[in-house]
Amino acid sequence: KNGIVRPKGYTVSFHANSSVEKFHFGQSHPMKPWRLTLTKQLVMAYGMHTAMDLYLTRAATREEMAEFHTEDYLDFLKRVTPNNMLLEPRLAQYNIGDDCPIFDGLYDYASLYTGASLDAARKLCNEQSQVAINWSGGLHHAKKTEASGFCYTNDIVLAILQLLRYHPRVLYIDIDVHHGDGVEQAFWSTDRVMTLSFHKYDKDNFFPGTGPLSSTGPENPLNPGAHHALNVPLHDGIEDEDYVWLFKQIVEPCVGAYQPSVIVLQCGADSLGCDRLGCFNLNIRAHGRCVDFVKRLNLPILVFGGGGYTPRNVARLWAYETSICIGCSEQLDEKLPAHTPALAHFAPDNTLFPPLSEHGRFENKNSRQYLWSLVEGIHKQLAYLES
Ligand code: ZLM
Ligand code: CA
Ligand code: ZN
Repeated sequence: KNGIVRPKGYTVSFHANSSVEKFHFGQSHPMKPWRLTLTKQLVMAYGMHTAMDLYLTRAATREEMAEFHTEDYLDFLKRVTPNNMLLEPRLAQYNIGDDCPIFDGLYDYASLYTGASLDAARKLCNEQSQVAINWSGGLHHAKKTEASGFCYTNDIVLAILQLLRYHPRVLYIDIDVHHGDGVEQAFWSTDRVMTLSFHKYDKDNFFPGTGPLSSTGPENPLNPGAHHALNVPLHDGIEDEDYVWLFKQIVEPCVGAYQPSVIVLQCGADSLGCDRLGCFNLNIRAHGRCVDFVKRLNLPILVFGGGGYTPRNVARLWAYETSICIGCSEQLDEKLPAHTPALAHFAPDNTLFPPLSEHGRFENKNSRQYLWSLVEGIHKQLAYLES
């Protein structure tokens, strides 16, 4: 099908630069930037590019990245290469290792995905779009002075800092299977950003080991950030209906209590079933229903990628979520277009919605009672905001 109709008076902008897709973290590293090539191929094959404003993004400048990161750390990222890294005394200090390796073009990679997130944020600030998408962004673990969990610069933090110039309150929602620790930490002491992460939580056995229900901001009630960090810690195997129910039960009252003027949504695809690193049983439609729920709140939204380690499913998910942002998901044929360039990656089913939990890869360890206790715990936190 070609030529999706563009809804009037409503603009979705898509921010990308195919240069990011060409970087390699190294053999067998789970992070594969070429998943973005697959994603864009599906978006184009469905003809969605005609329904959005497409922007070729630029690299973030050093000054822009220094709004959050230290000069020392940025200097390091800029100078280090696979050839000189053994002479570098501070690899450990910056948390370089198997998770965050030094590869060719590292600084260009980080500044490109960050530039795309900043461009997207600015489109919302000047009201040129209602939804701005950067699938190469969403790298929620990076800290002020160190890399972490495949993330080098924190494009989300930098984008939110841009939004805060125009918006009084930003709600950050993170549905990556990992805890959004870097974003939470950056805005720990402010009431101008509320962070809400859904994730697998197991203190000792699942990265990064933070984000229990009890972690809600600074303990001192006089600190403005108190009660503005929210965490939804889950066990293995959560299924579609439970996850979507939980998401709505929690996001709706967050929006009601906090009254954000803009939402930033990190759509990590590693919360899908069959992900190489994940442990949930979500299908593509269920993940998409969370995005759809946020879209229907009618606030400006910044949409980012994040994790996602089974590239064919990452591409399916983010193409589908692009259609949800446009509002054309009903028009997509679930059979992938025959002219999709890398159709072989989606064989043998060639569909947008292969079953990802059919064989129950992970036993669901989240009882109904446990899910209710999470909802109740979050509602209790929100009650502090009303007073
Ligand atoms: N070892 N190679 C999610 C970030 C998750 C920390 C255990 C490294 C891996 C993983 C790297 C090829 C987001 C940890 C892991 C091995 C200490 C994690 C390189 C396999 C490989 O084969 C691998 C040599 C590598 C890394 C697995 N790392 C799986 N899980 C996590 C980080 C990022 O999705 O949230 C956002 C983009 N790290 O569990 C170790 C404790 C390092
Ligand atoms: Ca998360
Ligand atoms: Zn993740």
